[in-house]
Amino acid sequence: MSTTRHNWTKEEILDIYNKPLMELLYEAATVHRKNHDPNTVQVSTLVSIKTGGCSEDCGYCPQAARYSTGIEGNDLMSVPHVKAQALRAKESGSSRVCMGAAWRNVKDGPEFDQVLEMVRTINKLDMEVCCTLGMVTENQAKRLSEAGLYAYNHNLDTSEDYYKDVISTRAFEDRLETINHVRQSNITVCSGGIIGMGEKLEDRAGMLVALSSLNPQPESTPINALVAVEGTPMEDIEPIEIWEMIRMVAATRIVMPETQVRLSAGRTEMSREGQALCFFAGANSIFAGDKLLTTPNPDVNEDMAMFEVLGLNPQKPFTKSAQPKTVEAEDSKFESLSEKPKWTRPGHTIERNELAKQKAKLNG
Ligand code: SAM
Ligand code: DTB
Ligand code: SF4
Repeated sequence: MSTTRHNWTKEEILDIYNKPLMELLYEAATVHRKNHDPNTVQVSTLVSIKTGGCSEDCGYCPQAARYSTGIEGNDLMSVPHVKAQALRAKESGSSRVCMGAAWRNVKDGPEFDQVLEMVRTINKLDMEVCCTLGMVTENQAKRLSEAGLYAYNHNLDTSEDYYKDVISTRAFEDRLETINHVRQSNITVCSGGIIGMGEKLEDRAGMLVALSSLNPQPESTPINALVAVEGTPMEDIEPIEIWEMIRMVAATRIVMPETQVRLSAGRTEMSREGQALCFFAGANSIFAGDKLLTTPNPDVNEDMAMFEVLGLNPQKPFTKSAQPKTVEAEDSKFESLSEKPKWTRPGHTIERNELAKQKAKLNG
């Protein structure tokens, strides 16, 4: 019987997070090896299938149209282009491809049909397929599932309290609703967040309360360190220390014993020794490839050399859940409902987001 708890309190999690480091590492590593092979790490590759020009105001994100970050945007990639990138990722040792789109939410229509075809194509390469496309309805989640989607990434990003200081164009509850829609299908849930956005330790603990109380807990949880991009409202925030990442990974591992914990954005700033401590503390997944979505990431050869030094092995695809079957478009049981769901748009003022927007206007 599973001993996973869904009633962790913020105080309990803060006590864990603030333990003397040696105690914390020992406890987290003990939970880790009870539930996972400590020498295996999943390697995923990100493909930005639609970059930039996003309508949202997420304070950390270089892809929001309203900030001037100088990234090169692109329309939705073609299926053969994405297939070629997936094959390259497979050859370099990745077992999962995560396709990201700078969308607020998925809209039924030809672009979504194209994404469904990408999912079918990559599932047939025997790789785990993940998508992160913004908010989805239950019908859209079911269509993705039918196409062979293995995982859907939708981050809570921070605590419910701090969320209001980061994003004004959607609400924390919208994120939970999408996760719930994904849960109504056979797709596994990938949800985590970002540390180093100026939040308090209470917010980190609050985010872990929200994630760990989901039942079932997410199968995968990315922990990102903020990549402070010039032009975004968070451009001047100082990077976190590696100890923060190690503590966050360890606390995540303890409250979510079975989840794959992903050491995500921010690895270019981390030494091998720092990353090794994160793996010891329970991280068992990384993004590989020299680019995340728009920002740099360590070169895959460097990562493979790190795996060699640490004696780590890349995880085989479908180790944790079986490969989904792909249903072809013509045999689909679900049709496009052309839904126009009413997602929340709180629209309150976030000072630093407004400043970044005005600065972008002045720069023209
Ligand atoms: N538009 C979709 C959405 O917001 O769900 C999917 C793409 S979005 C870029 C995926 C995730 O990337 C965000 O939820 C956030 O956690 C992470 N992210 C974006 N910009 C980041 C940054 N500068 N540093 C760290 N993580 C970041
Ligand atoms: C996640 O939690 N981190 C990845 C993935 N899910 C989509 C994205 C990180 C993006 C970092 C900023 C960028 O490269 O644009
Ligand atoms: Fe858009 Fe997603 Fe970036 Fe927010 S995080 S601005 S929704 S791409």
